Amino acid sequence: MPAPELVVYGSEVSYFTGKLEAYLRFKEIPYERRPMTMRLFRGVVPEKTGAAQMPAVELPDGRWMTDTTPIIAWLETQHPEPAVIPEDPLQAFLSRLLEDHADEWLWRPAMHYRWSYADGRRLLGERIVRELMTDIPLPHALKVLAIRRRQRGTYVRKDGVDARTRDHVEACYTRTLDQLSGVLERRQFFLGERPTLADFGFMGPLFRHFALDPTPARIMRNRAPAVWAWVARVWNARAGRLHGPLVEGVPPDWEPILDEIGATHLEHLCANAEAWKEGRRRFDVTIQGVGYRRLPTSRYRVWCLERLRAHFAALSEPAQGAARTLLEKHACWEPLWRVEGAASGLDPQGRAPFAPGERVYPA
Ligand SMILES: N[C@@H](CCC(=O)N[C@@H](CS)C(=O)NCC(=O)O)C(=O)O
Repeated sequence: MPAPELVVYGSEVSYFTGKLEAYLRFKEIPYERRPMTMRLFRGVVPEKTGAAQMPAVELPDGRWMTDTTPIIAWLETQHPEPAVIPEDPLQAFLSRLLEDHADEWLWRPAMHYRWSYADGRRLLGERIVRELMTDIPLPHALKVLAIRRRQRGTYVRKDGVDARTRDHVEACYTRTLDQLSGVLERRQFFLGERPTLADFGFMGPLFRHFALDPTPARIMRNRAPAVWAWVARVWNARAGRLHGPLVEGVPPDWEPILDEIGATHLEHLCANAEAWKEGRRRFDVTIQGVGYRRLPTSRYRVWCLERLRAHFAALSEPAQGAARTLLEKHACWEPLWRVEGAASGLDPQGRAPFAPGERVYPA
């Protein structure tokens, strides 16, 4: 075994740790995962990265990184071959959009399935306490209770999941399964015979939440076996043995995903950016006819919108034209630009993943 190049502090049940690990394994970048104990989470990690979140990555030269999106982008500059960000600029831009959707929009259904159902809550409460809270000197049962309460309170109840929205939150998951089945029944990976950024993006919600937690995993096995198989395929993928080609252009089976992004994720990003601009801490938004109330405003997600715009702006003129046509077709163009003057102020020097991190919802 080569010496680990990176230490990844995280958890074996974490959305974003799973996303990063799937990428590192494919790229065959040696790393060691260590549990993000409470001591690290509350002290060392925020001190080194600016944000109490996982994964946090320590480099041999003593630098630390936070936030999987810029971490993967930076690692691509250090390990360019084989590139996971497609060379085709249109594929690259849309892959980034899919990654952002998987990171930010599918977070709510993932947390809902984990913490709203008793079987998930029991299992994951136990696992998190055993893995990460060993350094808290409290009785085990108390820690389990505390973590369940915290997660359900913060990421379900205070994140807009209630009797009015619950069916919609679940439908977002089952529709995602149908959309991804449309892709993965045809091809091994999102764009062909090897995984690219869109695969790693979707591994966040799909791997350590939907395919692991009892209720969504049961739904996945029954409804979307091709997605179930893909999760294992990405986890098993290694660049050294996967050299297959990618498709040309944006495959038609991505179109239902783009429709979904326009109707959900981008609407949410716009309402969030508007709220941030007006200095509101919470906001209401109607998504696909369903009213979400008192969602927490996220500065981080204003930055997500800024980054998508910056990626678009960096495209050549012909690529911008092609991207615009496709975005218009799927109702993604107008919301991408709707909100003006909402500046996150994050990472003004473009130093991420080495810039001070920002949690999605501040603690
Ligand atoms: N944008 C960040 C998000 C990281 C994130 O939110 N991680 C979750 C766990 S998967 C976390 O650390 N949550 C902290 C908490 O629940 O307090 C990334 O891509 O790394």
